[in-house]
Amino acid sequence: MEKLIITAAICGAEVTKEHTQAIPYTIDEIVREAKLAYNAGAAIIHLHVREDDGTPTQSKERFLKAIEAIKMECPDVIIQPSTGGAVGMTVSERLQPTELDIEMCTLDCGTLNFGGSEIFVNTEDDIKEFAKVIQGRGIKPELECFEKGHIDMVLRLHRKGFIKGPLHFSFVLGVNGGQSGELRDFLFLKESLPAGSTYSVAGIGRYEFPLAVMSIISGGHVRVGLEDNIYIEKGVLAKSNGELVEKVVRLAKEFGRDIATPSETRKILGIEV
Ligand code: KMH
Ligand code: ZN
Repeated sequence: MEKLIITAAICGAEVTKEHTQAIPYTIDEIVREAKLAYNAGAAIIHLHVREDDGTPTQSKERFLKAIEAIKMECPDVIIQPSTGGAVGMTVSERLQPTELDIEMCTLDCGTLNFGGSEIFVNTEDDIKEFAKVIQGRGIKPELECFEKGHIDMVLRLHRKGFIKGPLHFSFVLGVNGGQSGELRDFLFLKESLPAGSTYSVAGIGRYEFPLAVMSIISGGHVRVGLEDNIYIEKGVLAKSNGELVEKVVRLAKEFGRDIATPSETRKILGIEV
């Protein structure tokens, strides 16, 4: 099997210090968490940025500061800014990090309820606009699918030329309003992909490690991190993103999957350097 790409979603937009003190807000905290994840084996850092008080932002300047600071400590890591941002942000606000010199970013492929009264809006026209900008700037999109309809959207936009292959999917499962992360959900999504696609799996909350194992044994890739799950085991808070990545590395070793370096990851995903 191909080597395993580990992505660390170190920060997110929703988790706060009330949930866990380990969640990074400041640039120094973001660098600390990125470095711990990278040293543990993460090849990709999925990046959101926050103001020092924790408020989510898509500010290009804030992203630039964070990216430059991470690159000082982890020079070859792949940084994947979010274009999802936080619920309620506009398309143009969310697109800001694509103006930077980046290799990858996320592309969210459909609308869904997002817990409580929140709706994460990604209309078909929004997705076309994101795809056009991302493709136009030569950035590799990670296609975030929160349920099967989002995969169907990708396949339709791929046929129409809005999204170029090879397609790299991320199944984000277990959001309160999206598809859950049981084995049947995973198999249904994985078996819906066209040949030649790659996929990574991000399980929210208790789904994080079971889905990691499913992906490890079936040839997929894995995303973990405090954005998605704050527990290292039931009832025990993770000390850091590094601790979550270390657990995936241990699981991968048990099942005989080697871990991809950033340069191996670029080759697997077809990212030009
Ligand atoms: N924060 C969520 C509303 C992404 O990074 O592309 C969206 C999100 C997806 O996290
Ligand atoms: Zn995200």
